[in-house]
Amino acid sequence: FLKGAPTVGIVGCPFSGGQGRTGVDLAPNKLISAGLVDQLSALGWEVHYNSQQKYIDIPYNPIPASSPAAPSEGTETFNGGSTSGSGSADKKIQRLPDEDIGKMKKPRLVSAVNQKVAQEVEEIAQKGWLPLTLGGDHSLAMGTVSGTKAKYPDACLIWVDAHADINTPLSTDSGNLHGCPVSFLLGLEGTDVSPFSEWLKPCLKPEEIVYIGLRDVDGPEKEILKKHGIKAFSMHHVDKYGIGKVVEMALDHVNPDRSKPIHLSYDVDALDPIVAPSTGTPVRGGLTFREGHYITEALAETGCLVSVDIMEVNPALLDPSSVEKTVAAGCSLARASLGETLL
Ligand code: Z70
Ligand code: MN
Ligand code: MN
Ligand code: MN
Repeated sequence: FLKGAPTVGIVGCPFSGGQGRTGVDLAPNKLISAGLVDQLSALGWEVHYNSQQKYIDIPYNPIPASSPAAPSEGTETFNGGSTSGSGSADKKIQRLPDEDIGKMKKPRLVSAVNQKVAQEVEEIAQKGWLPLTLGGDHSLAMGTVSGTKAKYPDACLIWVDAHADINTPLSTDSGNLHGCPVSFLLGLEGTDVSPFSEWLKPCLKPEEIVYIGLRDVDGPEKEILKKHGIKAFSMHHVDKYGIGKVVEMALDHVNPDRSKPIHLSYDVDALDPIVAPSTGTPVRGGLTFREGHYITEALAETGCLVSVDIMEVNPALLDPSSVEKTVAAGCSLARASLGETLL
């Protein structure tokens, strides 16, 4: 599906507004600092990465309300830059309040960021390049999958995660939108809501998605999965069949002839916390290092991968050795997805 020499466009998304903890926005810079660009070049990819400060012109406060660093209520002037080396860090931006809509937290910010991400991912895909999105929290998949689907309408989605992220604005208990991206992509009840409905069109059918790695699924999410007949391989299935068979069955479900483009959305919390400890919601009993990498290797082998997300690395959590492990896992998952061969 990709055109010409293999080219990857890295989309760094320093964004944490889909959940309540800061730090996940530091991941793109950490993954790049760990050498990801050179690592992918060494695999034979032409790598494009635009490191400019992003989302600073979005007029909502990006700091989670629960954070001690969050300014108080109301319209704020917020110092928009934090990581860029020069100039723009001093730019003052008017920040508008981003009140909850129903149960949804930071809906305007999450929507505006994802609209940009969708455009950026689509632009890269339209060139025949592979977008590699570095989150940021998993709400960003609203944008990444929308962008992929705009270029490849028949793309299927493989969602590797401890969580199903299929709560709707009606079913969510936490109100965190990183628990909801799949319901928006499917257009489930309650997702046809402003501001998302102004740009996010349902683009995914229930039979086009398959999950691997689930082990922390909310009650209402289980109902949704059942109601829509959505295929999911939990850790129970990984134990029962082995990861090789699970990936084969997952592909047989969404891509029986191995002829459709594949979008891989990988939440590092699918991995066991021993392998990837620095993530916002670790859940014990996850994929081993090898199981987690096998999935990416097997998908690379199909030649159908057209878009990859590496999400939910949080370099602000736990000790330096945990952070290093998790960042290294993020980089190696990206390399394996892009065809790093073991032999
Ligand atoms: C829960 C919710 C979630 C990631 C936690 C958790 C969702 N189902 N996703 N961590 N990555 O809040 O909706
Ligand atoms: Mn997730
Ligand atoms: Mn998760
Ligand atoms: Mn959870």
